[in-house]
This record gives sequence, C-alpha cells and structure tokens, in this order.
Amino acid sequence: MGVTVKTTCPRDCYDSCGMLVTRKSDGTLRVAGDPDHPVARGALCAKCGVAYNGVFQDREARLTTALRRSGPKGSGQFEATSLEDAIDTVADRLSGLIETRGPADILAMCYSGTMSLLASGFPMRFVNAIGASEVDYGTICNRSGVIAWELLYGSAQHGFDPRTARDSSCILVWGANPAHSAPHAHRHWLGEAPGKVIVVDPVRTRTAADADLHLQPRPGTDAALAFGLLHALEALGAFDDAFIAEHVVGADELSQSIAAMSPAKASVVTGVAEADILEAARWYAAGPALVWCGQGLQRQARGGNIMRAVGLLPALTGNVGKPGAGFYYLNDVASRFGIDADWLEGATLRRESGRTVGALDLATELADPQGFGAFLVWNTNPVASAADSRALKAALSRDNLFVVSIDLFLTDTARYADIVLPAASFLEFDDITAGYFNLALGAQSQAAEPPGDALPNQEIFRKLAKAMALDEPALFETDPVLIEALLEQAGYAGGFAALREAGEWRLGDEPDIAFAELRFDTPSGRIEVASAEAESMGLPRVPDAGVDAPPADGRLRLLSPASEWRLNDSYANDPRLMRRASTAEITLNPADAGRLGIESGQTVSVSNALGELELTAIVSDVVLPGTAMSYKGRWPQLEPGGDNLNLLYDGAKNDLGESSAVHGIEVSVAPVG
Ligand SMILES: Nc1nc2c(c(=O)[nH]1)N[C@H]1C(S)=C(S)[C@@H](COP(=O)(O)OP(=O)(O)OC[C@H]3O[C@@H](n4cnc5c(=O)[nH]c(N)nc54)[C@H](O)[C@@H]3O)O[C@H]1N2
Ligand SMILES: Nc1nc2c(c(=O)[nH]1)N[C@H]1C(S)=C(S)[C@@H](COP(=O)(O)OP(=O)(O)OC[C@H]3O[C@@H](n4cnc5c(=O)[nH]c(N)nc54)[C@H](O)[C@@H]3O)O[C@H]1N2
Ligand SMILES: [Mo]
Repeated sequence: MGVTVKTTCPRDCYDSCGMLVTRKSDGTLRVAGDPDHPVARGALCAKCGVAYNGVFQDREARLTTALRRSGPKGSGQFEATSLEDAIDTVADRLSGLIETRGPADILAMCYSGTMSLLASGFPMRFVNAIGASEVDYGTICNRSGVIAWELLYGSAQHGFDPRTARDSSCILVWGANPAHSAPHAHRHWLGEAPGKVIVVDPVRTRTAADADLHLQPRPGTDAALAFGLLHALEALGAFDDAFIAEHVVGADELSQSIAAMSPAKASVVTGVAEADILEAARWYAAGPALVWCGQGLQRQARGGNIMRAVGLLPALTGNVGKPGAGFYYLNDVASRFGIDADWLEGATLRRESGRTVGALDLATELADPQGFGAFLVWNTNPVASAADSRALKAALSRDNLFVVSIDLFLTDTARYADIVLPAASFLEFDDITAGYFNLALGAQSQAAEPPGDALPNQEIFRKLAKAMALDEPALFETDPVLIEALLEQAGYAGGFAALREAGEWRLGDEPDIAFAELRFDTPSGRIEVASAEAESMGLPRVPDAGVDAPPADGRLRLLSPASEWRLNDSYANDPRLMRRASTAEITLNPADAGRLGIESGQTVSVSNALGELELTAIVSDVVLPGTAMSYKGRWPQLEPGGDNLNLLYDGAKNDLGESSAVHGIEVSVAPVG
C-alpha cells in the first residue's frame, strides 16, 4: 500500500463525506470513508463506495481521449483525436459564431457533476468573458423552492446548522428522503437526534419508516396539510404573538385560511389521519423545532405555493434565530465562509448579457433552426435528466447545431456531440468542496493522474480560452493560485497544505445560529408571509391551502425521486450498480395493481401522450393508491427501449420560477402481453 490522501466527495449530495484514498501496488486506488471525518465516520454510502472503486477508475469506461463525431448524431460513432485538434476545432467554431452571429448564439449548460469550487465555478469565467447564453440549471431542480424561501426569509441558502439538532425537540422532514439522498445524515444525524422525527412523504420511504411519525399525504396536497398544522398549532397556543408582532409581516392576512383548514378538513383533503396531524402539531409545538424541506417537494405543480406554506410554520411559531429552531432548504456554505462566488465565476467579466434559457425549455430552444448555433455542455447529462428526452435528442441532432460535451463518460448527451472532451474525475485534481448541508469546507486532494488526455474542467476552459486568443488574465489563473485565494477569502490559516492535512474545516466549534440577529434580507427586513414582491411576480400575496386534483380516468401520479443506487444519472454505467438495480422498476399500490390486473415482477407499459416505457412492476403499499414511483437516474442508452422515464415528462413547469414539476406527471399503466 502506498500513500494515503484525505479527500472529500464533491457529488450533488447533502453529505460531503471525507474519504481516504490509498494507491495500491497495481496503481489502482482504494477509496474508503475517513474514520476521522464527522460525517463519513469511516464509511462511504453504497453507491459512491462502489462507483469510486469501480467505473470511476475503469479506463475502458472512462473517456481518455478527445473524440470527433464520425457518424450521424446519436449513433455513438466517433474517432479519437488529439486534445489540441479537438480544442482548436471548438475554438474555431465558437469564434466564428461570435463573429457572425454574436456570443449569445452559444448556449452553455452545466450542473452538478463535480460540485467542488474550481470544477464548478471556474468555467463560468469563460462563459462570462465570451458573453454566452446560459441554461438556468436551477429550474431543473430547486429554483422555485429557492424563490419561495427568499420571498419569506430573504434567503433560501441560510438554513440551520445541522449541529443545532442537539437542541431541538422535533425535526420535521418534509418531502426529503435522506435515506437515499443523504445516507449519512439519515443514519447518524437524524438517527441520533434527541428530538422526535416526523416525516411528511406520500411514499413510505425508509426515512419515513424509521421516523417517530409518518404523515402520508396524497402528492401535491401539502399546502393543506401545512394549514391544518397551523390551525392545530394556533389552537395549542403555539403561535408566538410577540415574535409575530415584531418580526413577521402580514400574519393577519392568513387568519381566515388557517381558521378554515381544521385538522379534520385537512385530513379529508390530504388523506392524513386527523389524530396524526394533531400529534405532529403537539410535537412541533413543544419546540424548539426544525423543518427540513426537501428539494423534491418543489417539483409539484404548485410546489412554489407548497414551499411558501411550509415556510409559515417557523415564522408563526417563532422557531427562528435560536438554538434548535429554524428551517433548512439549502446552505450556501461557501458564502458562510466568506468565499466570493462572483469573483470565482468572473461575474464582472461579462460585457454582453446573453440569453437565459430555462432547463425545461431546452428541447424547444435547441430545436429552433434559427436558434442557437452551439451547445456547450459539461457536468450534466440532460438527455438523461432533463424533460422530454426524445424531443431533446431530436433537437440535438439538428444539422446546424454544433454540440460539445465534456464528461468522464460517453453519456447519452455526449453521443450527440460533434466534439467530446475527456474530463478528469475529482480523484485526479486538487480543489475545495463546500457542500450544501454541513457547514464545512473540505479538501479535494489529487490521488492519481487523470487517465490519458483527460483534464479537469478548469484546465479545459483555460485551453479553450487560449485557443480563442482571449486575453483576460482571469481566464488563465492556475489552480494553486485560485485555491489559495479562496482559502484566504475564507480566512483559513495555513493554506491548502494545512487543509489537505486536516481534511476539512468546520465553521466554529459551536452550532452557527441562522438569523440570530433576526434581520431578514426582504424588502421590509422582516419575515414576509404576505409579500408585495410575490404580488409583483404575479403570485398571490400569501400562500394558500390549495391542492392538486387527483389524476382522472384511472391514471396514476408518477413520482421519480432519488435512487439509493444512483447519484442523479451518475453511476448508471457502473457494472456492479447495474446489477444492484438491473431493471427499471415502477412501484404500484396493491389496489391499483389489482384493478389493473398486475402482479409483482410483471412487465408493464407506462405511458402518456409523449410515449411509452416498459418497466417491471413492484406491488407494494409503500405508495398510496393513485400514486406510482420509479427512481430517476437511469441512462437511456442502457435501457432496453433506449429511453428513461424523462421520456414521459413534457417539461410542465410549476407555479413559481419556471421550475420543474416532474413529480406531477400522470401516466397510464397496463400489463404487457
Ligand atoms: N424524472 C426526474 N428527473 C430529474 C429529477 C427528478 O427528481 N426526476 N431530478 C432533477 C435534478 S434535482 C437534478 S439536480 C438533475 C441532475 O441531473 P444531471 O446534472 O444530469 O446529473 P449528475 O449525475 O449530477 O451529473 C451528470 C454528469 O456530470 C458528469 N461529471 C461528473 N464529474 C464531472 C467533472 O468533473 N467534469 C465534467 N465535465 N463532468 C463531470 C457525470 O459523469 C455525469 O454524466 O436531474 C433532474 N432530473
Ligand atoms: N442517492 C441519491 N442522492 C441524491 C440524489 C440522487 O439522485 N441519488 N440527487 C441529489 C439531488 S440533485 C437532489 S436535488 C437531492 C434530492 O433529494 P430530496 O431532497 O430528498 O428529493 P427527492 O428525492 O426528489 O424527493 C424526496 C421525497 O419527496 C417526496 N415527494 C414527492 N412528491 C411529494 C409531495 O407532493 N409531497 C411530499 N411531502 N413529498 C413528496 C418523494 O416521495 C421523495 O421521497 O438529492 C441529492 N442526493
Ligand atoms: Mo437536484
């Protein structure tokens, strides 16, 4: 065994685990959880443990050279080419478009592949400097939740410090499934929290099964549940009138809707037993109490309103600004440490505004023959993850669209590229991680050389800038210079050498209390449960208790949440994980399965106006009647029919921020044969 380095997982995950990476005598790496890391505690989650020791190190699966398309788009026919030639081709094409049609003709898209600071932030300097158009990637994930919490509290990214759970008597987990999406937080943080755990989820997830109380509403009915809880909390005397008077704007405008939604009525509307609503209210009322609002929750047709309704609980009960109280949606950890993201991303380099395109409009936008001339995509695989995947494939096939994909693997998106550039994995370069749950910066330390010609995103963009003869010095700053500058912004003594040694740096020894000063970055400086800003956006001033109608005509509401065996669509090509989740499944309630004549293990057709998929049925009462579930994250090219379930999502947006409503799609299910 050779040297061991400490590094940190940069995936799009709440956990941000510390890892130990040891080089074995055969040159391969052993990647394991760091026993000294407070989150990892010596273990990786199953998916990362397998993939980092598997497909991430598999030279056959990894891209090791640049590729130039040699067959029709989507055919997967490429020839290897030198990195220099490939970069020159891209540079010529982009420079030509900038000259003839302007930089807005180039559409850039990136998201969550590697989220460490340089790998995700530095490429934006290039995008800003050339003035390209951008995909607003948040629209595919959490944009409306972000806006909802901003309307209320002035920030969506200033959640509670997880360490404050020790002071809390109740944690309300609403529409999140950490058993899948944050396995370490589920096992250790939630598992060891002294308070009661309540989970609100239409699915009896493992998180829900492990909780003290599971409220199981019909999908899209959460706002009524929130108002029912508020009604019960008021009746218990749990509203904090002094807090409301001083720190909340517009509480009186909610009185009628709260009064109208008795727990008995909420029970009828949501399907949750009245006694459970009352029990949940008592536990939350005991306080101090925390609310963790999942990101999946906003992906409902009225997800923005739901978020705003759930956000009323801390405000009206005064569960803000003190130990053990608060809400969490996301934490902008980098800014909590004083890191200047605008500097890293080169915001001031932008001279031309470019266009912003919603992720759900991607297929439509790229299909337009008069539209974009180039599509530059890295750190994301939209053919697997975005809406209307068949239309997107057709749009990417357009003759006069030049597509460049940068990835570790030949993804479904890369298959439509004219030029594919090979990216290094996080194990192959230094960086800094700043997750979105725990308040810590982590060292991402290089443990191996990238295979072949693969390079970190930031180096690829430096080469591209050079080939395009751009002269902005900020485009060429080196990784060591950037890393030291970021640590200096954060005030970390000792620089990267010290962080590499320590593995991570927590924000203080005691929990950081969010909003301790009770000042909010809203127009009024207070919590705005009634919001003029919302009104100016064409939204109701206050959230309401409205719910979605259940699907008609025997159709089922299809939820597609995070899988235990995938990280978004990453790892879908790992052979061992493919065996763990070999066929795409759909879970159906016994009542629906009985009505449709379906048994567990049977192949079923799942369809709507967009098309049809064949999936394997699992019959289980973990889902409610009228609801079906199939996990996201499969690679279309590895499925028998060549599609994953985003074939069935037309890109319908929810009520706030042009954001995803993917958990609102409806399908018909029938036995095959
Ligand atoms: N049906 C359905 N669809 C969904 C969702 C859902 O709930 N249901 N959820 C949505 C959500 S929340 C999200 S965030 C999106 C995420 O969707 P994606 O952004 O597509 O998913 P990821 O797996 O995070 O990232 C993808 C790609 O980044 C590549 N990558 C990893 N590291 C690097 C690197 O260092 N450099 C480069 N260049 N590439 C790298 C990976 O190989 C992978 O191909 O999916 C959305 N799609
Ligand atoms: N293993 C794994 N971890 C991941 C990811 C992954 O793909 N796999 N993805 C990462 C990303 S990008 C994100 S955004 C997060 C997402 O992780 P989470 O925030 O946990 O979100 P989801 O998995 O989309 O959905 C969470 C839960 O919301 C429930 N839900 C759906 N509709 C409703 C509703 O109407 N009401 C209520 N109350 N609940 C509802 C679903 O049943 C699901 O159990 O996870 C991250 N972590
Ligand atoms: Mo996401």
